[in-house]
Amino acid sequence: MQHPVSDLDPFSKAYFDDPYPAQDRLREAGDAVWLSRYGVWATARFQHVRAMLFDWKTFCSSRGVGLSDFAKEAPWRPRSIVLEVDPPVHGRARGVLNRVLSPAAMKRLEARFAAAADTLVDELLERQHFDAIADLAEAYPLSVFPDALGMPRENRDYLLPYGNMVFNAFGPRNAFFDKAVENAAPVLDWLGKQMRRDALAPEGFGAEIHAAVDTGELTAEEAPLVVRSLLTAGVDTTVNGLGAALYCLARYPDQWQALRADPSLAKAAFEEAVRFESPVQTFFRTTTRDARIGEVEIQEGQKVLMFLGAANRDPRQWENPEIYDIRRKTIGHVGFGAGIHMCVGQMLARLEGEVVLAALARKVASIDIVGTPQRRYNNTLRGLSSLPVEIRAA
Ligand code: EJD
Repeated sequence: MQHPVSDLDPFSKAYFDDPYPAQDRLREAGDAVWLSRYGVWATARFQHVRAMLFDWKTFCSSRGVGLSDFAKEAPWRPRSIVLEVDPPVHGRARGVLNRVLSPAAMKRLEARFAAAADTLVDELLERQHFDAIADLAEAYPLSVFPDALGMPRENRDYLLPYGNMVFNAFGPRNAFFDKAVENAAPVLDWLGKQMRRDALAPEGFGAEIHAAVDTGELTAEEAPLVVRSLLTAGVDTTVNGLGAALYCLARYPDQWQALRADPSLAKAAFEEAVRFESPVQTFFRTTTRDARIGEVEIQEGQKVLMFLGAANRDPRQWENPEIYDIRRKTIGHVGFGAGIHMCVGQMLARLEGEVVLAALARKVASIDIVGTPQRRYNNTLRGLSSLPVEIRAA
């Protein structure tokens, strides 16, 4: 065997606690590495991750973007008709979501999202001591996203355990997955009902998706599944994106001061946090034919794990990648993916990130970590479950 082999478990507590040494080893071991524990290929280099994301004909999504190969095992839930499909099927739901989450749609939400961020930051300034994850990174998306979708007020926090389960399910059936399933079991019935047309307000992302049935773009069976995609991917992702930015700004006071001095850097500070922490750490593709990653030959029908987080810290691509620098040119990072599946909600995520960081930059003088940050263990998402902080008014 010519190719590099690693017995790394990239879905283990030890790895999640400090993934960077293992990511360096994988990146340096070769263009692609065989992960013997799972019988899958992996690449941690920016150039190859990016190339794979663009080459959907060779590295498909329709056999699932998790460890499980849909050609060998039935999907554990009805497959997503946007995430777990290839062209031409992919384009239908994607086209609808492109419109629902378009720049014009974001523009209409901007004032409301900014006002909600200002209000929340004012409340937190009254308290001074709070948990930057529960009380800000989770509270903010839960205060604006379900409204934008048109969901009722009750039980919107159920979206967190549901998302946590789905993102764990892209990895192996390990203890993190089992725990997430246990936590989410009570909310599954509720979630199934939230996807329906009659459960959603007459205005909002949900209603706009269902309206695509009237224009013939989606069938009545497909529309609830497209709503499910937003319910799944719209909260936990932005929670961890915001959490990443808050954790960075609390740890690196020079960057916090740079943001305070120029609140127009809020958008850049969020983007750099997405590169630096890569809230979405990994995703799989499956080869549709014999393929090549650099020097390494891969046969048809193989799962390949893309380390987005490692790619975003590849020293071949980034200068001092381990430094959080809000003035860096972050363009081209793969924290939102790339190619045809690149995050359809990225402008919504950036809007949430920008308005929260801008509100903090204008109103807050200091953010101090006053307790031990706790990691949230998830097979796909990287983030904290707790970040105790104290803030002081500007
Ligand atoms: C996702 C990485 C779905 C779905 C779509 C996208 C994600 C998850 C689920 C967000 C992946 O269609 O169910 S970041």
